[in-house]
Amino acid sequence: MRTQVGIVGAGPAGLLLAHLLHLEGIESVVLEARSRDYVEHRVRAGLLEQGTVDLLVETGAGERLQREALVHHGIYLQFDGRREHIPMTELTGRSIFIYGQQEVVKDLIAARLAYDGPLHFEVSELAVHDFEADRPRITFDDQEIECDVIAGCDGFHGICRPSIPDGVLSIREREYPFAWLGILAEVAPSTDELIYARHEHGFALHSMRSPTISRLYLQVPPDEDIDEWPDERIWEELQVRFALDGWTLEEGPVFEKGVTPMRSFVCEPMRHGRLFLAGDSAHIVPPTGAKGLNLAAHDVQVLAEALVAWYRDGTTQKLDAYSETCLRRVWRAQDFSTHMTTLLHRLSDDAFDEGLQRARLEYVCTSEAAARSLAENYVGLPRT
Ligand code: RFL
Ligand code: PHB
Repeated sequence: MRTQVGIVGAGPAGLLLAHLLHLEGIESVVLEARSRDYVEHRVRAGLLEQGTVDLLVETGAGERLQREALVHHGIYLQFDGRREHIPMTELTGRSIFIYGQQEVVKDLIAARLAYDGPLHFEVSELAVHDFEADRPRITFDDQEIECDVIAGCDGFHGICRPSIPDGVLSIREREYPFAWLGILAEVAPSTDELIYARHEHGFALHSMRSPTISRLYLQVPPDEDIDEWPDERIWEELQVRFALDGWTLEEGPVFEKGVTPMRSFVCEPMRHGRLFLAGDSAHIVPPTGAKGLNLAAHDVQVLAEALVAWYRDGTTQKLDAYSETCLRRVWRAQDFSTHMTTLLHRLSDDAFDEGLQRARLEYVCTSEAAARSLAENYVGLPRT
């Protein structure tokens, strides 16, 4: 078998890359380890930047998104018994959109299958070869694909990044002494927009998926055992952390729950020879800034444009600049995600840390300049 671009992973990065390339007449094959059902139901991101939504809509993959996404114009920050609104759209002219990652994945799979684009699920023993030379290959099961380039879109635990020889990549990382316990509950959201709450017990986030489904998160110790958290305990703790005079958090049946470790991770560069890493395979941000999926979409937009220039005119400038272009946005998002994380989580028992958090929260809620800075990062800076 032969193709132009071999894509490993059918998450948002791999599927969107295949879609963008198809629109430009570039062939690709997408190879995914999991089943279609699994990737279509994996619960992850919920918040999309305007730029990500615009990209999906402009490329014809955003029809259902336009109908079903919830459009938000701000967020609430809660601390010390107050709940303050940050009017993002008023401050930046841009909005944010609530639409589950698995819905994006379903839409992109449907788009791919509508034009019979090659997409293989449940491939096993996938390996990438010869990307330091001109004819890279991907092997899986008993098959082999020869390609011009390989896109490693296989997430943080994928095989593409570890296939790069030792000493090539520099890894920058930070682990946090906490995790997020997330639930999906069948209950109408108790809020019109997301609430990010700082509480002495730890951080809590009230998000949503639809007018009838709420998504809620609690800061918990790292490696927390989910069995320690029966539904009653989760609601009890959410009630404590979101408590506000005159407001009620409605409860409902929990139908999904899980614990996610928090980490920041960047590998530099995001390319070795003809292997290009994109999305979570190259970088992870803590979810407090809601940037991971949005960065993945930016990476593949940059990669698709660079591949188009290469195939059309034989120019390599954009491909050569791929890593640098993406890493500029990645590091901005790392800084913002670290800022949101340290602003809102219980970091330690240190009263000094707590004093700084209060001062920063107070500042962002009283200074338009501080609020604007938070808002422009949250809604997503313009793409370059
Ligand atoms: P993915 O989604 O991990 O997809 C990688 C795919 O590669 C497959 N794979 C392989 N395939 C073939 N062979 C192999 N050897 C393979 N190894 C792996 C995997 O099965 C998978 O299908 O990476 P991608 O495409 O880069 O997408 C990144 C996003 O998934 C991620 O950044 C976001 O979910 C992060 N994130 C959020 N991002 C946002 O922009 N906004 C949010 O609101 C937001 N909230 C979140 C989040 C992530 C969370 N968790 C669970 C980590 C909330 C949470 C709780
Ligand atoms: C979500 O809805 O899953 C979500 C929203 C905002 C975040 C993180 C996760 O910062």
